[in-house]
Amino acid sequence: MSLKEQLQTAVLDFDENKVKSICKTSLDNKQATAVELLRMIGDVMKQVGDRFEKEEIFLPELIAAANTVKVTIDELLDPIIRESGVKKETKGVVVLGTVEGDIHSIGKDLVGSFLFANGFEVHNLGVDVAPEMFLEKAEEFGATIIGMSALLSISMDIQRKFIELLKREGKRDKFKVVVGGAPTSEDWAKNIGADGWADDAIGAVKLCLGLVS
Ligand code: B12
Repeated sequence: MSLKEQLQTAVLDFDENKVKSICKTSLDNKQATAVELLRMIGDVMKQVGDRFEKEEIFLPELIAAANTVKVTIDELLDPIIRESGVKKETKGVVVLGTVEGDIHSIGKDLVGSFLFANGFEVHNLGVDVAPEMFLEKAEEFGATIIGMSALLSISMDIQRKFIELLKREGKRDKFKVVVGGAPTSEDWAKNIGADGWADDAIGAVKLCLGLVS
């Protein structure tokens, strides 16, 4: 069984300890890096999402799978990635959050970890973040880029509202705004006047590097 298959089995068994031990062993054996493991976990969660959509698993299982993954990311992988990024020169300051009314965090956290690993200073505001809070924190931290994640069709409109808020306040040129999340698209980003869109964490890094270069 490949490493990714082992992870998928452990996630679908909701076996938090197994997920952690697989990751720990492969890190110790130098079989995979923390960044590679994060990518695999992202892929596994996408597969879990597909199974949910096909009604092969249901909401309680989805929550269990999400929690299993989150603990491993928070306690094992993210600290390693943060440590490796400590000495890197800051490429730019990113304020990142999931928009108001939306509590999906996994994809946004992956984006944050990848940006951090690639030299950005990342301020993760968490989930259910109101437009006013994005602006307040962006000003407080001196953000170059504001990243907004939305996983619900009804919450993605907050991305548009935020850009309108920036315009109303005369601050649209002060920040680059990048958006993402499953229901969003390149067209959506263009329509709302965002500075960019990416469909995964690797794309988000390329996008943000492009915006600061
Ligand atoms: C896990 C999950 C949950 C977990 C979230 C746990 C957590 N801590 O995050 C739980 C169980 C709590 C949950 C709850 C709900 N969920 Co849910 N959930 C999912 C699921 C299965 C996977 C999401 C995920 O983690 N994907 C894996 C990550 C790695 O991918 P990602 O999030 O897309 O992120 C990547 C990219 O989008 C991009 N990206 C993400 N953010 C950003 C930001 C920027 C700036 C950039 C550049 C890129 C970027 O990079 C990421 C990394 O590669 C999706 C199904 C799916 N296929 O997406 C449904 C889904 C998003 N959920 C859905 C729904 C309806 C709900 C609930 C309303 C269910 C309910 N009836 O209560 C609630 C919402 C509550 C709320 N107010 O938010 C729907 C949304 C439908 C829609 N279009 O509106 C989906 C699509 C499932 C479905 N088909 O019905 N959910």
